[in-house]
Amino acid sequence: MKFIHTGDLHIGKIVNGFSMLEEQKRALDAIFTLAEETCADAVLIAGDIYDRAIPPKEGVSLFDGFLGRCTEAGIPVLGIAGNHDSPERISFAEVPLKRQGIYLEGVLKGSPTAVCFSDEWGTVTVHLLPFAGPAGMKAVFGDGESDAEGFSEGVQNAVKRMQVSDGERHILVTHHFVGDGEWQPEVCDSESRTAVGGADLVDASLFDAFDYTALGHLHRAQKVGERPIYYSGSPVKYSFSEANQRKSVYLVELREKGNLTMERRFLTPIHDMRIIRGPMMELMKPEVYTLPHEVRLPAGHELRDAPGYTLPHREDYICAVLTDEEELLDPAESLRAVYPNLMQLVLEKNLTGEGEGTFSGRTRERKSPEELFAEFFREVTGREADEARLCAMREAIEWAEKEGL
Ligand SMILES: [Mn+2]
Repeated sequence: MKFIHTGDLHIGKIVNGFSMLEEQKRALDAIFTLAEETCADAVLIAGDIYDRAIPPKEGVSLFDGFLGRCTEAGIPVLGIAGNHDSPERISFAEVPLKRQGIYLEGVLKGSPTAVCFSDEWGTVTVHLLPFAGPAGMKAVFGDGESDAEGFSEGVQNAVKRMQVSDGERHILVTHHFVGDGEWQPEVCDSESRTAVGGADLVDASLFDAFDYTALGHLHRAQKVGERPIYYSGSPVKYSFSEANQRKSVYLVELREKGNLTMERRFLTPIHDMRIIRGPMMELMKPEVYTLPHEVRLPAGHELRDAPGYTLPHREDYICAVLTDEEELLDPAESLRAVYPNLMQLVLEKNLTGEGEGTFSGRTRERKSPEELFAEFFREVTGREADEARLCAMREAIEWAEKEGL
């Protein structure tokens, strides 16, 4: 069986005020073409199909078009809800869609949906486990008595309910933060963790029974530990912390049990996302912005975190880090004349020591809503917000994000 593993499409996502729909269409077109050309038996989407519970109508149409093309071409699509999706909306029309080879598992069920494929080596079963928090998993799998324990217990209970027979081949599609013992995966700024302090961590050992685990949630493509457990990563860059990544999908082939081959297939964006750094006058020079390949900024001004990174196009999504010490008059306006898709501007002199070396650091516009609230509370009352207030605010923020407000 051959399949494509992707996830974290976040259809409808807006990054720094720019809609990513065009990029998402490009990625979905490429995924469809790859599936067709390689005669893939299925496309697996490991959650976060949409960016929010109520996606924009253009996003729904985009995904609808993708499903339509796959159905026409006879390519099954198997997807699950991630933490950004609305379970019920993803599960819409589940029964009729199944008949067309479209399996979208939104709502967590007592016995998770299993889809069987067969090839010359027998049966391959794909188990679909949509995202749910500990309380949600407890409500479905637990006795409902004690506290809603952790993510790990929930996932463990879910896996126990799956018919994973020895000797046959099994694939799991799920959406969690998975580590392997002490080892934790690399994270990006565009992911939203579902619990504070690592309580959302699920251990890779729970997936021992599967021949391949297709994960979503983290936006960087990576393997988890020594087992065949992979994050495909998002097909599009969604934050500047991903500027140096190359986005891709996995093309996986499962032959007889134990024989797994896979390759990364890279996706080419319309606009790349990159960070440029230097004094403004340098960044505005034609000999800098027109340079097409493997070019560094003038001596002494490197792209931080990105040595030798290519500078392909001035229409890319740009984060400009200005190193000027003196005051600049509306630098964003000036830069946009050259870089029309300037997304973010960082004045390096305003960066404090904290978070130094990264662009997720402490500039005003990069503070989380929670930090902004704490700051606001301090300014208004002269006191620190207590834990109960912060907690109430966190819940309100989570709710608002989930509802797409
Ligand atoms: Mn995601």
